[in-house]
Amino acid sequence: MAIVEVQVPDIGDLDEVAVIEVMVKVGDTVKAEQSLITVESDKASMEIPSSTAGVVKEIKVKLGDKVKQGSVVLVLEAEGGAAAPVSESKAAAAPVAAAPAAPVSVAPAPVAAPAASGPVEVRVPDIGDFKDVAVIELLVKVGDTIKVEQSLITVESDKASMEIPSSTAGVVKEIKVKIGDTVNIGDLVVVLDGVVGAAPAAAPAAPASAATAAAPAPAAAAAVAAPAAAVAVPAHAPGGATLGLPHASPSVRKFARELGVPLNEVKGSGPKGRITEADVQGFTRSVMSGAVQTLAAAAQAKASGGNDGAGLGLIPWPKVDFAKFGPIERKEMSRIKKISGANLLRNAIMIPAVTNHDDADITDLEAFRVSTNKENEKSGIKVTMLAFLIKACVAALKKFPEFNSSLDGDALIYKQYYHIGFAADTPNGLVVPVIKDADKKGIFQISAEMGELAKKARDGKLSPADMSGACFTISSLGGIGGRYFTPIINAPEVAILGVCKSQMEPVWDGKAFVPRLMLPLSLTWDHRVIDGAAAARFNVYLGQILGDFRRVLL
Ligand code: CAO
Repeated sequence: MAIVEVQVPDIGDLDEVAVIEVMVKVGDTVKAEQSLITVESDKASMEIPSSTAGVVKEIKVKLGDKVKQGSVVLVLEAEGGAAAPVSESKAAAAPVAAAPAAPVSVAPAPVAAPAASGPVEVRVPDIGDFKDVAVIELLVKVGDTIKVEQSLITVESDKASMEIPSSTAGVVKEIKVKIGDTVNIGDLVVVLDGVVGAAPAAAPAAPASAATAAAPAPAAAAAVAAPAAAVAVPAHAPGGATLGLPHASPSVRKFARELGVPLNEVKGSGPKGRITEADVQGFTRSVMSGAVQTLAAAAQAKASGGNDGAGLGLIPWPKVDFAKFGPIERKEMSRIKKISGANLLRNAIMIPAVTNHDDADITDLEAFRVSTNKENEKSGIKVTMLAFLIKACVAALKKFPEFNSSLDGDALIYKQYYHIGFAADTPNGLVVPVIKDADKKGIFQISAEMGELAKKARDGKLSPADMSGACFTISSLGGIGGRYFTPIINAPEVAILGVCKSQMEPVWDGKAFVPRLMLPLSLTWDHRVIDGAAAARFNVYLGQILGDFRRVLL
């Protein structure tokens, strides 16, 4: 048994490529030509095969490493006598260089006229022994002005995807291929017009590629943008194992990596399920809006007992066959309900929440609100009690800054801005739009913005930005009724104010009972951050402001 170092073979003019997948582990028995790692440049991805059969003793690369020709990928204990000695491993792993039968193509790309102007046909360059590769992506459209070496299309075989660059600058006049077409060397890709600074014939766009004598299978070749760049990837056994990389072009994979998107969780909408840039963007949007979770986030939620209670050691949820007791109908919950349900559950379970109830005398404030609305009838803006509540809460948050904080491990983040969320009831469920910088806005502006946001909410048109950034939330059931309730804190906020319907009540003024309009307030607060005394003070102060708004000035 010989110990063999398997190295990165000749990968043409590519200098360094990143390791994006390691397909074997220590102890694995690998066959000759079995893919070991996948590497990727910004234009191509390719699998590096083993030159030798044997057992993996040590892996010398990890994800993210940069490798180039000659870098040691792993150490094998080669199968009886089959191995090349260590000193020959490079040649063994890089059959391209050695293969005498390999029809290494160094011919210039069969592009048309290198001249300075007029229509120019750009064709598929030499892509080695590849035959009938599928067009999986069009990277330009008619009318685009493109530069020399700009990628035009992405093609894909079963082992590599590659971008075909333009040999010439100009304006795209006609695109001669469509997604799903299969192309070969010399096939027309685009016709360019108004060529600017055309590439000389001596600088072909085509990468050279090679097949090896050792493998009758097509060599995986990759086109790169650099003129005359020869990228040759050693051959793989035809029909070799499908290796777990998501079906996407190198540029899409790079895009996904930049966003931190787990590509294997993205559903591809392209031919044969190929993942497009739009799919990655769609996935990102869904995660950001909370419509879907990444598997990692879901696992984390589950681990913290967020999903089925298993992590909390609870007994299972009761499963009842309701149909046994009477007629039933099953209806899926709305998307909003599903999302808010998961959030509410986490917040209810994880926050040690306490609710203080109190009443505020809003007799004078309500009289002022009604008279203001009468005076401004023509403005079309109706001043609401909620707008005053938002202003009053801003004043209380300023006086008690811990209510405007969020937990960050063992620290508190104190916010110096005042964005107030308000719960809005919509046909599809509860949403919380946010009035940004409420401290800088007057009652009219807040009322107007609330009206707009509430309408957007009802129409299902709120954007994620409309619902993000809140420091504190108000949930008002005042327009509906009820006395008090216990709102659930909207994490990572640390408090929420619930408001119910005001009503006239007899209040003792020291001499007699007088009729006063009393507003029920329910303040829920996170006991990890706020003490009961602070909560009582917050409510008292809020009541004082609502009783006499001049106090805000003190
Ligand atoms: N006491 C008495 N009357 C009140 C009141 C209060 N606290 N708050 C509002 N009202 C009155 C308003 O003055 C209005 O009366 P008029 O039509 O005579 O002027 C009426 O009730 C309806 O008000 P509204 O609810 O439409 O407007 P709003 O500004 O108070 O609230 C909004 C807007 C979007 C918050 C509200 O429509 C809403 O969706 N509330 C439900 C919030 C919710 O679901 N919370 C629970 C979350 S936990 O599941």
